[in-house]
Amino acid sequence: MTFAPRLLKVADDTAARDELKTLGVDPVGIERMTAKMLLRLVKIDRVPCRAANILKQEMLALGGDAAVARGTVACSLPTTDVILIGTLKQLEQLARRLGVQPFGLADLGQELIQLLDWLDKPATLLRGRTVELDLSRPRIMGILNATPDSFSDGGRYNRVDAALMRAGEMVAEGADLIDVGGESTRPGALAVSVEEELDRVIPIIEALHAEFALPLSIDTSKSGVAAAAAAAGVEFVNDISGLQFDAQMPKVVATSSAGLILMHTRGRPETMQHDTKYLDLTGQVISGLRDSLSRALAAGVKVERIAVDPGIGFGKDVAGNLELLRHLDELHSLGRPLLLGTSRKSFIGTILGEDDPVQRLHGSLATVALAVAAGVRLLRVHDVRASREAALTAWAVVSGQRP
Ligand code: HH2
Repeated sequence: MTFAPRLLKVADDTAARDELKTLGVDPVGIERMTAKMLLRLVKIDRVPCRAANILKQEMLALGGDAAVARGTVACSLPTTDVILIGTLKQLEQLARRLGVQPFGLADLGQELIQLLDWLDKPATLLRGRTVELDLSRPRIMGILNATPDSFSDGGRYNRVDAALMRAGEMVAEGADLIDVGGESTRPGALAVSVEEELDRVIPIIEALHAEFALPLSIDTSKSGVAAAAAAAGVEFVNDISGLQFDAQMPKVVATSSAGLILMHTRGRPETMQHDTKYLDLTGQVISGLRDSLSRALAAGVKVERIAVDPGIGFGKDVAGNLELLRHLDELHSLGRPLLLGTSRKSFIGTILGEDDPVQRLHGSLATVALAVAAGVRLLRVHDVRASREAALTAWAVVSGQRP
């Protein structure tokens, strides 16, 4: 006799419930078992050894486990990174049990509850200055560079009439918002002055705002440009420095009530590719974005106005970009909507041996589909129609819904 056991994949709570329902499980059983069907791995950095030992004991008692560095039991190390290994149910139980524990573990319990909630229910709303973006499905941010030197579209749309025409094309192709930039941030690009950047973007933003109803964002890391752009009608500030380059930026964004995209970078575009080594790339990107998020919140930017972006190509080499793309889901640990910009970037050119950015569409679309599967809901792209179709198809597969 053969039973032919087979692998079952359940991606989330809904999928787990559906499987149990199909099996004919009692409703009480469905409640009990759903959270047992979802495996969760949670990494915590630099946990004091006494606390790590308690985590290990508690997880073992709950039928899970916690990986710690050798030497932790005897406390021969001051701290250890910890990987909690368990089902959603076990981790929820752990979080509750930590409430009575010493060494800061009660706080960890609260953080765990928050994290598990974010992972299960990623944010689906992003507010701008006056608009709300519904991110229950993917949205497309069309790129409009009013620069002479951007790596893909430089010099093409830096006059108002050309910019209006390009924006019109992107609207017709289904863009949900348009990102206007006045300074190239490609590797090695030199910074331009505030005056120069204002001259490039403000007339274009005014014209776009007068002509089109869709929301605009300004791609800048300068507070003076952000303030003028918000006054001219943009809804979002897209800061590739994640509030690192201009000390006035957090206040300016808070005062303008604009939405804020915080991107991770290490170093300025001019020199950011000189050092692309990280000890723990994804961990460092998440912790850099966490710092940016704290800075924004401290200045008074409302949390529902903030999205985050790992910054593909910014201080990362090809292997690093690919690693980040493999680990995109981990960015849900920040509890904010995810934006991604891979469009036509050089790592795709390296993979495919393609020097011309315009010829990198198919590679770009592969990253769009994978990003959507990982829960990214804002895609910053040059090729609006193709990206939108790839994103919506990928979304239909992973969500079972149709736009
Ligand atoms: N990439 C670029 C510029 N701005 N903003 C966000 N949030 N994410 C990105 O990945 C990102 C960005 C670089 O691309 P591009 O604007 O096309 O080129 P250039 O910097 O040469 O103008």
